[in-house]
Amino acid sequence: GDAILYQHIFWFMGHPEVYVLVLPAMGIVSEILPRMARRPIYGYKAIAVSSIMITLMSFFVWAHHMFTVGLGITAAVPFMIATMAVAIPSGIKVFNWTVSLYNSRIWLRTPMLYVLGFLAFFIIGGITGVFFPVVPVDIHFQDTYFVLGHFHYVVNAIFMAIAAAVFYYFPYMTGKMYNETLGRLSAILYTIGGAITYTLMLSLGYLGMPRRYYQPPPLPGMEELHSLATAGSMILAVGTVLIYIALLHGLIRGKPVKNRDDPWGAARIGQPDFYPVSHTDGAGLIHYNPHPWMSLVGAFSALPLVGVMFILKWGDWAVGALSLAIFTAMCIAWAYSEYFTRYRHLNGASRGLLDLRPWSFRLGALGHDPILAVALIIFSEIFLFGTLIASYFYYWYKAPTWPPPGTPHLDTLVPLINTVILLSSGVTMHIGYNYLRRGDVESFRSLATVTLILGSIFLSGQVVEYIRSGMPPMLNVFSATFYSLTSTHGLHVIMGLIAISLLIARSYNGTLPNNERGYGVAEAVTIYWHFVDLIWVVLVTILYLVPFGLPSLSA
Ligand SMILES: [Cu+2]
Repeated sequence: GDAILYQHIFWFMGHPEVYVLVLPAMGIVSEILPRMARRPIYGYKAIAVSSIMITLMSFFVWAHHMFTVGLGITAAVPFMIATMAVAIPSGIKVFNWTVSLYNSRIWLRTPMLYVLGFLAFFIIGGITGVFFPVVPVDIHFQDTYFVLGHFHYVVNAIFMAIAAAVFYYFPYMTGKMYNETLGRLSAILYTIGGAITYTLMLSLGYLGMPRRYYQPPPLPGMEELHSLATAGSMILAVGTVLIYIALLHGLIRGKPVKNRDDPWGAARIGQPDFYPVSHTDGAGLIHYNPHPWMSLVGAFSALPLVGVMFILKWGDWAVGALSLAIFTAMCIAWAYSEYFTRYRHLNGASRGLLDLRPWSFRLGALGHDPILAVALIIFSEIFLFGTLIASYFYYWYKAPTWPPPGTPHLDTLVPLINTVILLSSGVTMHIGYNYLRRGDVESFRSLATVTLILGSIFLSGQVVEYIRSGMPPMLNVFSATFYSLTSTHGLHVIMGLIAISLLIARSYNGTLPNNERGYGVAEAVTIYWHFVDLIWVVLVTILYLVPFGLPSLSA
């Protein structure tokens, strides 16, 4: 292994992760702020575009966490510039939110207090964040409480946006109003407690308090500032408890709201919260297809990872198998409720109807575009495989000889046969999809079945190849990256085979043809399958053809 590479990979995940947290919070604020300020949001397009800019830029700034590792100035400066540039889209948002408040009629209910808290905390968290990309300043602030103060200001802002959303949507979900007095009190305590605690963290960091120490160094004022910060966190704790009491009180004894579809009267000011899809059947009834599985699969998507970790790290097959089984059962329940129940005759529009009951709280109308979904999957997969492939080249670049001495010579016969098989399965899938488009479900089913068989042969060939190579995964960095890459790819083949099986099953129960959605799903699976093929061609080249045929990179 390599500690620096590990840091790179960690922060390549870790930095965008921060935006995974903050972007939904920004979305919440952009929704609630204008409705509580009783006027439309200023610069909607600028806010939307800046979100996309933040998402893209977040992938190219990770090394700002590693300036003290010793990257060298050539590597540090581009990351310094890129990181400072992220402040621009964030600044655009803050500007638009602030201008939206100007000359408006601010309604100081609990959600708005939390939104205003978000603004204040996010501005301070953002400005203290711009200190770090400046390399010489960062060398001083690295691993001090200043980082903690900055980070907590941002995360506190995120939490306040979530609290705003919970209070704002509470009457929609329950039909009752939360306790306003307790709600406002919680927001005030949350603001005061957070401001005290995190401002003192910034001060402590500025004075030189290092992170991850259990005792402050014996410097004047340290002890006192720490005690005050702890007192601040107590106020924060009381505020947090009050949130739950205010909601619980509302749930049990809250006043029923007059209009549950629009409890805040947002439609009156021309900003209804949702645009329900008015899709009715012949009898004028609105159809719902409520099932919680999509949300539950999302919420429990960490289960398979945890399961695999239990198996690999502690050899605990029981817990591992149980986690995987629970998650698989949830996925099956989702697929069943979505395609094989009495709701299956509904088309996409009516499936996407808004359902505001707490267990199925989701806005489905936007979530049913399979092509968009597969494009997003492929976008994230490019980063996953890109990270693994980049790690492979990192080791290759650093190694004096590649593959390292002692690596068995890998024969190319089985992998090349496997390549032909996998590429042929791409052809059969594509032709099958074209048949489906022309309405020929039978031919699609036959060709998808051939694809399924070819894919399974590929997987068996992969297992044969693992055994034939006689190379244990723990041998050296080559074998480790070899198995990481090929098994990750194999997992994607398995997921593709599951998706194809689902298509075949749906071709029997009649939910595949006769509507645009059926083609869309088949098209999405076909695109995904081509992507799996493409990745394999890259892997065969870098794992078999180049290292055993060409001289080492560093030679
Ligand atoms: Cu970062």
